Amino acid sequence: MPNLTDKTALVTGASRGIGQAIAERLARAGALVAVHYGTSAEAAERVVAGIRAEGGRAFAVRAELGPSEGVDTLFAGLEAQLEEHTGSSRLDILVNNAGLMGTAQPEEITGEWFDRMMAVNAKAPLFVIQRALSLIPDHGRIINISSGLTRFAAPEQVTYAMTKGALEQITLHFARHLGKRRITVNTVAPGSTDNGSALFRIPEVREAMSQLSAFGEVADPSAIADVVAFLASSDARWITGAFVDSSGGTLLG
Ligand code: NAP
Ligand code: 2V4
Repeated sequence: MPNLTDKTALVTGASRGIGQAIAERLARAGALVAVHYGTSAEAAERVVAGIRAEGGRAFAVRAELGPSEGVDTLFAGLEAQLEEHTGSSRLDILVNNAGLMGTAQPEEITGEWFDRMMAVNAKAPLFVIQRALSLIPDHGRIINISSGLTRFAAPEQVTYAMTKGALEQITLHFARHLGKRRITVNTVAPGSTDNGSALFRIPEVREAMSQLSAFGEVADPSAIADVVAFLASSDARWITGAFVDSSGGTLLG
């Protein structure tokens, strides 16, 4: 079990799904976790309450990512609450998890939808990282949640995959940029992961998604969270700029 005692972490999009599991996992390892959400205040507060009930430390922070001012809102709330809890605004671990998913056949993609997907999935993480840099100490961690879909063709996913491809470029270039400070920057790429959506309760859909993985199952979010917790730990100090395939062998072909 990685030890993250005395560390602070921000997990974007932690009100449910993979982000919730990451927040819970980091808190269980001892970190004080900022549970970010966009609109689901009650869900985020439930995540915070669950972490506290287990003896962990967490607080919720709201910001709609996409519009430029979202980053200001996020850091105003984050810094104030970090100060309140720790007396400092130091942020050791940043997990860029919040993301929009969605499909559109190539013939049906609209400019408006494309811009929104790019704004939330790629532009927001770039500016969140830029803003976090003054808060992240040497030996800090940045983890970007991408998708296995950047590694195989699925035409209706082209927009989503483009946004994740852009996110992966952030990993590559910031890993070099921050290396001297021993801040690691890595990509975690899940495959189909049961995020609680109704989709995963349709037996035929679940079975079809399961068969894509070498293990014959869709992932539980906790499996992704364990990978993130490892990358956040000191054991992963020599891994930077990596693409960590966390798709349960979906990409093996
Ligand atoms: P999810 O269940 O849909 O949850 C998304 C989270 O992101 C929610 O907490 C949501 O908060 C937040 N969010 C979304 N748009 C936002 C915005 N504009 N501003 C602020 N917050 C926003 O997602 P998930 O399935 O757990 O996926 C998490 C990440 O893993 C995503 O980046 C996704 O691309 C990636 N991923 C997922 C899968 C999968 O199969 N599930 C596979 C590969 C990669 P609010 O509801 O409060 O807005
Ligand atoms: O199939 C995916 C997949 C999925 C889905 O399961 C549907 C969902 C949860 O609405 C959105 C979604 C996002 C993804 O990034 C993936 C995904 O990465 C994936 C899937 C199937 C096989 C390999 C994958 O990398």
